[in-house]
This record gives sequence, structure tokens and C-alpha cells, in this order.
Amino acid sequence: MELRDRFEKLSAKLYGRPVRQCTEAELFHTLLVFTKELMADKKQITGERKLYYISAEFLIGKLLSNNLINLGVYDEIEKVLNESGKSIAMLENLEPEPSLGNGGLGRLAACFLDSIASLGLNGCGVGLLYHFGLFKQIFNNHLQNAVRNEWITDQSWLTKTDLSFDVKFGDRTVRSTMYDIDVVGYDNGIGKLHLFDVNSVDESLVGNGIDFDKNNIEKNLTLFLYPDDSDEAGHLLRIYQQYFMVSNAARLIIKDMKDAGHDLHELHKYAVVQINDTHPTMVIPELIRILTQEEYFTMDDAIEVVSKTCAYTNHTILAEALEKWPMSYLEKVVPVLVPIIKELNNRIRKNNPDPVIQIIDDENKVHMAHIDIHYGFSTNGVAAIHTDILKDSELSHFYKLYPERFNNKTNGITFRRWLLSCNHGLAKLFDETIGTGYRKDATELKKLLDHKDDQVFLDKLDEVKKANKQAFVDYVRKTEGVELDPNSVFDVQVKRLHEYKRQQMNALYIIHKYLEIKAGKKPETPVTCIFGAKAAPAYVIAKDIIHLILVLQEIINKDPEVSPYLKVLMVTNYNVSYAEKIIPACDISEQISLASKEASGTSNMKFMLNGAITLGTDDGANVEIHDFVGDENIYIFGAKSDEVIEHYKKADYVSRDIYNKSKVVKDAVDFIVSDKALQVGNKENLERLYNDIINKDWFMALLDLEDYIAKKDEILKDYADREKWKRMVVVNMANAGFFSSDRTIEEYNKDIWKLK
Ligand code: H53
Repeated sequence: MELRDRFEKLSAKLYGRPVRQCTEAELFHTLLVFTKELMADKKQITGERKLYYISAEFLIGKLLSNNLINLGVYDEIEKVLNESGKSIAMLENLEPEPSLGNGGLGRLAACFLDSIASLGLNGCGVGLLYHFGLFKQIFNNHLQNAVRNEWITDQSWLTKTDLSFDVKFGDRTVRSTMYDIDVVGYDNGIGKLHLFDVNSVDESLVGNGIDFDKNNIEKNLTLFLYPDDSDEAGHLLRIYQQYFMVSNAARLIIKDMKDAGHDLHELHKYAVVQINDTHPTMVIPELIRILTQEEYFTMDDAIEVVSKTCAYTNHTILAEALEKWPMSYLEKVVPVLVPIIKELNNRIRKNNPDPVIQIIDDENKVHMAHIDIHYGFSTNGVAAIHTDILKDSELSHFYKLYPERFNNKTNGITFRRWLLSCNHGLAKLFDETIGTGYRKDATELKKLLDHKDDQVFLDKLDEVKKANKQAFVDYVRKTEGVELDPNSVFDVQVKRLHEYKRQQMNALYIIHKYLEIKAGKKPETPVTCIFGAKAAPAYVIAKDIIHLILVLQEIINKDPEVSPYLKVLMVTNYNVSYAEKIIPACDISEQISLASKEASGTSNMKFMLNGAITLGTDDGANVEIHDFVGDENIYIFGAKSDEVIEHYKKADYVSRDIYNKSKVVKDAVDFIVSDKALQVGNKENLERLYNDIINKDWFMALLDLEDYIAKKDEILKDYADREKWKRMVVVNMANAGFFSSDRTIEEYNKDIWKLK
């Protein structure tokens, strides 16, 4: 039967009406059921050996359109709907976005699941089903407020399974249930994301905001992702969550192996576990525990087989993000793991007493990453420079011990979501210009270089960008009540709010521009500075930075002298769906982290693919983008990572010296506590931020500020040379192929997982 007839038949069955007469809600539901039926026709991906990708975050985004694209029926469905006077975009708006992640780490896991299934690899994701996920952000009085994010509905993609386990903590036992989300491979079979929930969870524990009783573990365990961990109860809750996640994962792995009739002594032949950051590290001692206590393994055998099964990915060098748990916390939450962790520690200590590599340190804290490196067979970084820093400084002692275990896997993004789904105009233009081969092999984008001087193509490219900017302007008018100028340069910084990412430096640039315009220096090209970011609820300075940006938005957008040249917008509740609208509309991609601190970054890849030019430091994957596109097609500024690392070593960076020496810097920083700013903003927040910047500035925003201002002015000037700009855009898009997550996953598979 034709797709159209099947679809009509379904709407008749569900609602007794033809598609044309259905309401939006009815059609959304019909399309959901229809898509699930098509998915049910697809084969489940299987294989002898299986990957378990365990992660605390899976930032999967909305699934309807993506699943239709990967099923290969998006265009047809769109046609059917259009012919009945409906649009797929309208239905997309009705789908709630799953809230199972925060930033790059979680989005990477989601891109990986897409690539794993699209390459037909036998792998699954394992994580937690957070009922309210990451909080929903709203702004009140220029401040971030966090409220619960209710994303689970009857129409979610979740399927309850009958798999259930007991998880025993030191002080209680809870029962879990596994829920599945199908992952549709592009022109391939179906993979799975397994999410565990606790049966006794109680949503009524949460009021309006995000506060709840942190001690009531049975009821709160799976309510939120990263609940406020500023106090001991918050830390303990994270350990409860992490153990709940890995205990279920370990049970699932053992069950799969037994169901397939494998001998657990050969676990490493049939299973491989990828540990995504240190959150799932306890899977190592947990597997060892199960094998020794329930499967009659000797400790030697258990350690050997588990070590050959587990691999670890490091996503950060920030000390505060590398988890170290006090032994007393583990004794309370997971006493059963404590003797195992001590045994693992003793074996290392006996051979090598060097304090920097111990699992348990002098303060009796357990270094989770050290467990992974000693007792896993692979440790990888996520961009070339990041892996080099791990080898040469952060983890150099480990690298000396196990050089063969260290490897790099530069991150990637799935082009299905970040091009085909979010930028239909551009994908269509690519199809017309270079054929559709790039959809399967992203390196074919190189063919675009043949069209670098093709005026017709360049003009069409410009049209696509213009249309995307207009669509964004319309969306923002409706949702944020802000009027933007589609003819201005769209300069975008969207990512988690963190001092190392230096949104504060961008804000200081905006202040500088504002002061210049007020002094009569009008820029040639108007610019719109767009931000999207959530700050962790307990991260005070991050919330102050949001406050500053919202204050600037208010002052600047309302100033008739300034706003024709400069506007500021911080979008509300930045998430994957918002990213899908912003990225195709962007001209300048802000990647301005302090060199050495951004492990990779992945929005930089999404932006280049969608025709934005990078303004960035030599950090993370920017370095590789720079190598690919060459000096002429990227704007790099600021201190290099070696210099930054030296500053930290010598502890010789004094932000106040820079503030005192440079009038440009001083004027910008002083504005934060000027009368003008204080009329709109709060004294407490603005003064705290001001003091932090001049007295501490741990991530050295002032170090690079002048260089940043100069580079940004240069890039804005170049934007006016439209022909030059368009060529830069083409070079960037043509070189984006390397950053496909299909390439990344092929490398993981070849070097680490060895599936098939
Ligand atoms: O992981 C991304 C990197 C990015 C890094 C990010 C990340 C988180 O989102 C959360 C925790 C963490 O340790 C790292 O900041 O640079 O691209 C994926 O590797």
C-alpha cells in the first residue's frame, strides 16, 4: 500500500476523519503512531559482540522528524501533509523535547547513538530516565529561575519493558524498571537507548521550582539530572544515581551474556563498555563484585576480564569536573563496593607508590578517573589537542605507565540532525549541487570546493542563509517578544554557561561596542549578539553572568541611539530544538574558551557545517577546524594553550594588572557597576561579578579581551565584503565532512570496540 493510503487509513482508524479534517493534536498523534509502525517494520540490529555506552546524559532532542528522515520517508510525509493543507513543522512544535542532558557530553552521546545505528553496529545506550531532566529555564527580573521540566507525556517515545532489578544501597534497596527508546539508523536497522527508572519515584516531591527533599532517595532518585550538588546531600544523591545507573547496566550486561549462552570468563569477547566521563565509573567495581560474589570468579580473574571489557572517555581537564568522592560517602551509599575499590587501590600501591596515580589519596578521596585508567583497556580524549594535554600534562604519569592505552577520538556530530533535519534549504542546495552522496559519506562535501567561484551557487547559498535568518527572526518575535534585524550579522554563542567558555568576555565586548557607539563611533555593519545558556543552579558566578547579559539586553535594545547598530538577545531555555533554529541562521560562531580548557566543543562543528565562520581560540576541535580550513577562513585570537598552562603553573596571572594598564579593558569592566547598569540590574549580582573579574578572573577573560575585540572588529569588517565571505563559508562547509560522527564512530569501532 502507498504511504499516503496507509497514513489516511490510520487517521480514519484513530479519529474517523481524513487527514485534511484532523486537528493538529490528532495529526501529531497519528504521525507518531504511524512512525512507530514504520519503525516496527525495521530489523533490530544484532551482532555477536555488543557495545554498552553508559552515560549520565543523552541529549537526544525531539525525535519525530529525525526518525522520519532516518526512515527515508520525511519528504513523502511532508508532501502528504502539505497536500492536505498541513505542515510537518507545525506538528514538530507539539512534540516535547526529552530533557535528558545538559550540554556537549549528552549531545555527543546522542549523535553517537545515531551513528552507531546508522552504521549498523550492535550497540546500545544505557542511562537514567530523569522525570524532570535538566531544569527548564525562565527569566524574571533579569535573573535565571529554574522550574521543573515536564517532558514525559503519554505520547513520549518511551516503551516500558518488563525488565526489572533490585538495586541494593548501604541503607536501602530499590527496584528499577527499564524503559526503551528506539534509535532509528539512517537507512539501517534499529538500535536501543535503555533508560532505568526507580519504581518508587514520586513526582509530587517537587513543588513549583526544583527543590525537593534530597534525603528521600526512594522517591527522588530519578527526578532530576545533576540536582544541586552544592552540599553533602546533593553529592550523596549523585552517588546514589550513579550507582543505580551502573548497577542496572551491569545486571543488563550479565543477563544479555547469559541469555546468549556465553561463558562470563569470555565477557570481554562479547561485550565492551564505554564509560562516558567518570559518572559511570562504578561499573568497574560493580562488575568485579558480581563476578566474584555471585559467579565464583577469583579476584584475579574478575579484574582481568572486567579490565579487558571497559574503556573510558575523558571529556575535561577541569579539576572540579574530575570526580573525587570522599570514601565516607561511598561507605554510606555503596559499602559493597568499598572493599573492591580498596583492593584495586592496593594492587596499584603495591607496585607503584607514586602518590599522583593512586586511586585513594591521602585525604581518603577516591579518584574515579584513576579507576578507569588503571582498570580499563583504553583511555581517550575527544580532540587532538585535548588528548595531547592529557598525555603531556594532566595524565602524564598514567601515560608513562600505559602509553598503549591512550588514544584520541576527535568528536563529531550527526549530519542527519545537524544538516538534513535542521537546514532543509541547505541540504536541498547541496543535493542539487553535488548530488546526495554526502548524505552517506560526509567527506563528499569536499566537492563543494569546485563551486567556490560559481556565482549562481554562491548567491543561492546566501539566499538560504537569509531565509534561515528571517525564520529565526520570526520565531524570536513570537516566542521572546524581541524584534531582530535580519540584515545584521548574527553573532552566536550558545553552550553551557561556564567561566572557562567565557561568555563574560563576549559581554565585555558588547559593553565596549556600546560605549563606542555612545561616543559616536557607529559600526559599519549592525550586529546582533545572541546567547543561549543555562547556568547550573548552584553556580553563583555563572548566574551573575547571565544577569549581566540580560541587563545589557535591556539597556542596549531599548536605546534608540544604539539599537540600530547593536542588539543583544539571550534566548530563554536554550535546548536542542532551539539550537536547530539558531545554528542555521548564524554568521559568526563564537568558540572563545580559554585555550586548553575546552576539551573539544561540538557546536563549532555544527556551525561550520551550516555556513558560519568561527571566531575562536586555538582550543579543542577549533584547532582541527583551523588546520582544515586554513588561516584565511577562520579567525583565531588569544593566548595559546602552552602559555595558559604556564600561567597556571607559575600562578602569575593577575587580572587587576591588565585592568589597570588598559583603558579599553577598564572602561568595559567598570561599566558592570556603573549607574547605568545598576539602574537596571542588581547591585549584589553585578558587584560580585565585577569583583570576581578584577580580583580573580580564574579563566583569564581579561588576558584575551583586547585581542578578542580586535579580531571581532576584523571579522565584522570582512563580513561587509560579501563575496569574500561567501567563499569562506564554502570552504568551511566543504571541510566539515571530517566532523561527522560517523567518522568518529568508525574510529571508536576500529580501535576500541571491534564490533563485527
Ligand atoms: O563534552 C563535550 C566536549 C566539551 C566538554 C563537554 C563536557 C560536558 O558537556 C559535561 C561534562 C564534561 O566533563 C565535558 O565541555 O568540550 O565537546 C563532548 O566531548
